[in-house]
Amino acid sequence: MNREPMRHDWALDEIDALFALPFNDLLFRAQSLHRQVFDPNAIQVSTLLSIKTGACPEDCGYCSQSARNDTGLQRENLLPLAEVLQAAASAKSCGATRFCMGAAWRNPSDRNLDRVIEMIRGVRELGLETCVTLGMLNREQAGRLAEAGLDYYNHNLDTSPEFYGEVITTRTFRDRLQTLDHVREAGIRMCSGGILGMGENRRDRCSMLRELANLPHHPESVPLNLLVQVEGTPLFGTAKLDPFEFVRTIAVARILMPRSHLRLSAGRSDLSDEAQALCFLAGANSIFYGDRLLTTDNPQTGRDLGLFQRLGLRFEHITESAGATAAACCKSADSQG
Ligand code: SAM
Ligand code: DTB
Ligand code: SF4
Repeated sequence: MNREPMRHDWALDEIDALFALPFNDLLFRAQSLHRQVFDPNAIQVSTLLSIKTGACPEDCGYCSQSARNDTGLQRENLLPLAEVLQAAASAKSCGATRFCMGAAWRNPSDRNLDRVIEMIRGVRELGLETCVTLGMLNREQAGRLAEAGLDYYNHNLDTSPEFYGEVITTRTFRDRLQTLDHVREAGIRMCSGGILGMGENRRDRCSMLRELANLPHHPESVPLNLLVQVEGTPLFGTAKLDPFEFVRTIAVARILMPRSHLRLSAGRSDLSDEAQALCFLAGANSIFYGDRLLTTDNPQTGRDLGLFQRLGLRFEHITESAGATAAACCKSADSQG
């Protein structure tokens, strides 16, 4: 077990030097650290559901759900509780251990928060971990979510403070840090990461990782998304990031935050199986699993199960027999759909 104290004082040049290592040296270093802390063949799986879709007042340049982006997305009000619980039960039967609910809000109203709290309670009763991403939270709202037993709150920094203004103007980088403070102070585990491939440069990638690693506590879960380019968003048509640079970013994140789960998040549909395997080698140990992310496609479950089998990977926290049942159930669902 790695007993080194966690660092929260990374300098940009040190991070840049990690990025500049020869690829094999960087991956060896990240994988060596990874296996001191984690089972290198176990992957945590979360399933996403959009519980309120579209018509969002924010102007995030990557997002299909901003009212300012003409993406043709069908808006949907907050889903009824029964529909959410049905989706959660189905995710569980396919092997997911965490259910993440996302809402296209700048911040939740107190009335909507009451309804989300009912969802959190119901999903927990099904025996799943819970995560929600609802936008900005004040201190009191974070306290109410903690009281409801919420396990994780997802709120991403998205990019570096330097590049941030190119992507979002309706809320500041500081606002995001403040929500993370409220989440941490309420005792909820933090899920926070960002998006790569938005036209940022390597220095920005270093700077985003530095912000995450230098937080008072490393987020327990760090989602690294590869931009899903959605037609009608300002970022559609951005030059694609070299997959090796994405793998490097994961490896550097692993070195900076050795005890965090790193999630290979949105964008897996654009990565080859071989690139995903390199991401796991670099220290990614979590994925979004299920045919949909929030509004865009994710690899089909059958395909993921096949990849896991080829790589000898298994689902974290579920027994082998439960895994085999889930695999059979999802493969047959895929072949029918
Ligand atoms: N509205 C809330 C918010 O922004 O905080 C929660 C939902 S929002 C969709 C959650 C995160 O999903 C964003 O912060 C962003 O990092 C990620 N995301 C959204 N659209 C994406 C895209 N097209 N490609 C990659 N990641 C994306
Ligand atoms: C995160 O970092 N990625 C997820 C989750 N947190 C909420 C969202 C990805 C969204 C991808 C685009 C879409 O499907 O709308
Ligand atoms: Fe709204 Fe969240 Fe999309 Fe930004 S990322 S437009 S806040 S749903």
